[in-house]
Amino acid sequence: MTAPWDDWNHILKIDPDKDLPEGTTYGDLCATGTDAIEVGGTMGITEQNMEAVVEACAEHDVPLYQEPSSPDVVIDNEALEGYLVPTVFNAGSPFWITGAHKEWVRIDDGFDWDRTATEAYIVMNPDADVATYTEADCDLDADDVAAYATVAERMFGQEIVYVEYSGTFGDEEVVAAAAEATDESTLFYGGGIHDYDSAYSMAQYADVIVVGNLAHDDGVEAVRETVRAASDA
Ligand code: 1GP
Repeated sequence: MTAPWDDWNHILKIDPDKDLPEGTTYGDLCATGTDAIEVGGTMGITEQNMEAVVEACAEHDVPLYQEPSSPDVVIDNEALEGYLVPTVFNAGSPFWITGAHKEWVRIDDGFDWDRTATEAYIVMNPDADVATYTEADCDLDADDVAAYATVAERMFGQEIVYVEYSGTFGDEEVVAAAAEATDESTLFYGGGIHDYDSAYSMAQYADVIVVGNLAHDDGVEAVRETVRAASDA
C-alpha cells in the first residue's frame, strides 16, 4: 500500500504560535510548491491558533496535516487530510513515546484511524524546545541514530522516521546513516534548512525535507528555493 508521503519531497511546517513576515499570507505559503503543509509546534499551541491556521490554508490546493504536540490541541476539521502524530523514540520520558497517546485514544471515541499515522522522531538538537520538553537523549552518534531508525522501521513498523534537528542544521553523516538504515520507511529530515544548498544537502539523504522557521523568518521566496532543491536532489 502506498502512502501519500511516498511521493513527497518537501513539507512546509507552519507553527501557529509564530507570526509570518510582513506581507506574507498563508495562501502564499501554500502556493510555494511544497508537497504538504504540516501545522504544528511545540510551545504555545492551542486549539484556537491551530484552527486559525488550518482555516487560512483550507481553501488552497495543498494537502493539509495537523501535527499535534498533545491530544488537547487536536482539532476536527474536514480540511485536514490527516494527522501525523509524533512519538519520540529517544525521549527520556515515556509520556512522549506512548503515554500521551494512551490518554488520547481513550478520550476520543471516534478516533479517525484512517487519517492517522505516527512519525517516529529521533530528536537531535538538545537546545530545541522539543528536546527539553521530551527530555530527549540527544547524545547520539550516527550509529545510534541508524539503530533507532532500524528499531522504528523493523520492530515498530513505523511508516515515517523523522530525524529532527529543529532550529539547527544537522549532521549530514547522521542523516546519511538514517537513510542507509531505512528501507521501507519514509525518512523525514527537519532542522535549520535556510536556503537552496542546505535543502539540497539533506534532500540527498532524506526522502522528505521539512522546512519550518524559514517560512516565519524569511517568507515565500526563501521557501520556494528549498522546494526547488528538494526536487533537484
Ligand atoms: C521543526 O523539523 C522542523 O519541527 C523544521 O525545523 O524550524 O529548524 O526548519 P526548522
